[in-house]
Amino acid sequence: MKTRHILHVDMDCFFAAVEQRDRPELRGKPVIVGADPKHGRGVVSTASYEARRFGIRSGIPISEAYARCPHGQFVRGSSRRYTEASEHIMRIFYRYTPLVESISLDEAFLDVTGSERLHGPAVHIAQTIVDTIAREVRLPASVGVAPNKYLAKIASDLEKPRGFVVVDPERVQEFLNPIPIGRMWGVGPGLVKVFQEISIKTIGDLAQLPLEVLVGLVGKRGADLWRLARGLDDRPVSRSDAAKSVGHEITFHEDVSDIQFIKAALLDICEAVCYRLRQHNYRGKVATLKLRFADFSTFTRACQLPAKTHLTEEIFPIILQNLKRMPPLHQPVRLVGISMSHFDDPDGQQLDLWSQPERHDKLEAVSKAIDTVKDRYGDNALRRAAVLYCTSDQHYHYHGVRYRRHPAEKKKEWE
Ligand code: TTP
Ligand code: MG
Repeated sequence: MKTRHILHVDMDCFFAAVEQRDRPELRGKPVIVGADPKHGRGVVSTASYEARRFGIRSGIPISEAYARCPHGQFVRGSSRRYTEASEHIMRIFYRYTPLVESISLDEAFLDVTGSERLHGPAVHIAQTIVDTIAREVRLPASVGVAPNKYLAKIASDLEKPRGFVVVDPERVQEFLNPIPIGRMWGVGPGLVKVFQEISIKTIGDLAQLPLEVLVGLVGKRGADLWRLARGLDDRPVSRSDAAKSVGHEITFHEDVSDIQFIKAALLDICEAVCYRLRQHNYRGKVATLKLRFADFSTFTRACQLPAKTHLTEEIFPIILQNLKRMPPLHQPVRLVGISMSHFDDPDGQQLDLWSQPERHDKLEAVSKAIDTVKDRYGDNALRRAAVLYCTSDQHYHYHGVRYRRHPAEKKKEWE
């Protein structure tokens, strides 16, 4: 597999840094954001690095924080300003890649592998992002640059605040060996204790244990730990803005009983959905058909495809199968809809899952050509011959412009 370039960006003492930014008198001082210490209840949300010297951490009781640092600046906080700062930071990330997975207000993974041609090497992108955040949002951030999410996350945390740690893909084990096991994903204080009892303190110590011993010690999780101890992690950065499904539906101006007409309308919708999938570079694994009858009774039928696709020619036959599995059309149809989902199924774009891979390849090329025309002249510029059936004079006269997409239903395209 090609080496990926993943960034993990995590803001330093985020809430406290926003307070220090907005109230200069707090700069350089121990700032504790959280509950009111006078009332003695509640916890610390976060503390500036000056306050951390007194042992103050997120989650400890505010009364304890006050006892440790009575001269600290205790601040209640403002979620609006934190959200604003967070949104600004996220917008900066999107300038460099669409593959942004935000984990919380102040933390995100970015896959910049595909951005390097445009924006330069990952390390350069990371530096630019940190500089841009400092300039535009006026807040400090730490970043880890690594070949996967797990290593990037460890790296960003290693030299906080204002940390900038790059993990060389050739020297992953060297990087991991001295790190305490408590920093590994899924290793809490309980596990740290278990390992300490057998003198395992660092990831390097852990990497010495054979898989069976590790599984014997901690059960099924042992297999994950075995991989993490070697820096192995192939989880993708999953886009936070990713749609779960892409779909489209239309309500006929008059209810329709003509099955040929319904099929032709479905083909048109199918092509609209596929065009949208291709525009956003999504491929779906599950195709769902929805029918609503004149009495408003509504049915859906879903079916898996052999592999993920965004091609009308592969999806439409499945839609027709779904149509056969619907209750008999005893009454006219009011609404039809199609959606595609399961974009994240890990079959990649495996060609061998299609019975005719050459045909799949050819269809990809044809669709690309069609899309070029649509991009330029609008998505009505090219339509399939079968769809013309819908727009023939007879139907036009009978149903008017009935199956043109209803503006009010546009919002349903993204569910
Ligand atoms: P973190 O990134 O965990 O912490 P941080 O940014 O304050 O400090 P660090 O430099 O170590 O990254 O969390 C981000 C924000 O989320 C933090 O500023 C406050 C809030 N938060 C809570 O409100 N409660 C909590 O228990 C934690 C951990 C965070
Ligand atoms: Mg943080």
